[in-house]
Amino acid sequence: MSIDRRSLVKFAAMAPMLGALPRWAAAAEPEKPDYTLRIAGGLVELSPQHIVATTLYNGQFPGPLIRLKEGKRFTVDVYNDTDTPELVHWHGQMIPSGVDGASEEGTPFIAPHAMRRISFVPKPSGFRFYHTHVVAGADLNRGTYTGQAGPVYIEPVDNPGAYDREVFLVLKEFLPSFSRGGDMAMDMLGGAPVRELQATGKQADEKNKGPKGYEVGYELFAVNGKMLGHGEPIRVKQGERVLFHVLNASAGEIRSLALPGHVFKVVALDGNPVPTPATVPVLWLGTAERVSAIVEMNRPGVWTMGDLADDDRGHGMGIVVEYANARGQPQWTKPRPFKWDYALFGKTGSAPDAPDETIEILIVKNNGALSGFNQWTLNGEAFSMETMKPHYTVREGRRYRLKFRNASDDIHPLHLHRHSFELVRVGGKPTAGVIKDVVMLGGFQEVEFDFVADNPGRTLFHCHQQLHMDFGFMALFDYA
Ligand SMILES: [Cu+2]
Repeated sequence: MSIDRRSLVKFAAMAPMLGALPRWAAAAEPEKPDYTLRIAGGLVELSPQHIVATTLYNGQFPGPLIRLKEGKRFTVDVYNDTDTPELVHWHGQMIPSGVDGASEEGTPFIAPHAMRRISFVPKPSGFRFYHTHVVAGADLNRGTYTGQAGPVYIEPVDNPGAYDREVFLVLKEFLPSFSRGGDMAMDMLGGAPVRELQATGKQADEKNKGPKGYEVGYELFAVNGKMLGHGEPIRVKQGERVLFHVLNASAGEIRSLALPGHVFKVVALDGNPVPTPATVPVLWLGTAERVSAIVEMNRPGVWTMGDLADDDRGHGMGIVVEYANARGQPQWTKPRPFKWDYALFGKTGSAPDAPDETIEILIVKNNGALSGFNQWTLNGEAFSMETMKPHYTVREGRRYRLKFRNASDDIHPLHLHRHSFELVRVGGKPTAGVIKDVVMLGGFQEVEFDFVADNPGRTLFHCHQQLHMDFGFMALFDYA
């Protein structure tokens, strides 16, 4: 064997490295992870009278706030101490399919009583979250009906926030049960129903007569795992600018949040800065949506920050905001009527880039078609794990416009994995510059958004209502 000069140089370069490796290196313990998450049953003390048993991350609700640095690799060891396979989904991040946390994309399950090490480079910066991504079906002790959710904050390389401090609020319901029909708030989204979609919905209803399909309702409501009045109040000082990061970690509810006497300046949606930071009296969040908003504390007192629905607030959906030196019972007044409109936060006088391709998807509900559960179809097809359909092939670098047409009266928080999208038209209104990963589609309405196929790998699309995604409302996008 002859050794040429080049190989000699290579060997010479390697030698110090080889020499530096201790003999025991091969048998050494694996490097310590940045975080450890443990999935296990536990108790959440919502109030002294209401202690619920559910599945949690690290024995707490919400799961620990995970702070990451954009672009800096992160490793987490996830232990599954339960008797069923689990998945942790890193919602809103542009990471590979193998770690994203959806089995439909090819992420491996974390087997019962096993550990899986997950490692990826976090991006983009902003407010994200993590949650389980297993199918719950008819089991209300599985999936997002449990307490498996926690906030993630990815620090940008530079931090431009003009605020005094940050407060994370995780909204969540407990003790779910099924009923026929529900009471979802419907009138807070702008836009009018489309007649043709109402007609399509009516046709579907005529095919599937009978009692209404099952919906999920909840007994108890909490902010950061405490019912209104039972947690520590948010203590503020006059003149302070507080940046609230609000996450709706519900399995399927749409939530509102108001703070009487105060307004919210929305600076980011789903963790992405908005082109126009508009001021609003109420925040509305579909399942899995996040809103980051600054509140200037300029009305001293003790206030209830809570949901507009009296019943939900009465059962815990709120938190007390208390000014320094203020005394008395928390005050609540209903804010003036207000329609939630994503276009408020958009760029004015500009339109999104033209798409390379448009995909139209019609959403239909087959009332009670699956043993009493509603079945959801996209262009006539309910998602099946066997066929992995509906299935769309995309090409890297192309810009896709998805146009969803909702022939049902439900609001659907639509979610695309592993990509962000730009809103193009919501409730009949054009917009631009609003970047999200979940968007609420109103009953009998349409929504259009664009995404650039820039993260190769299988990509799941679904309604973020657990009950809808488990019964057909999913599709797979794959790269050619
Ligand atoms: Cu839905």
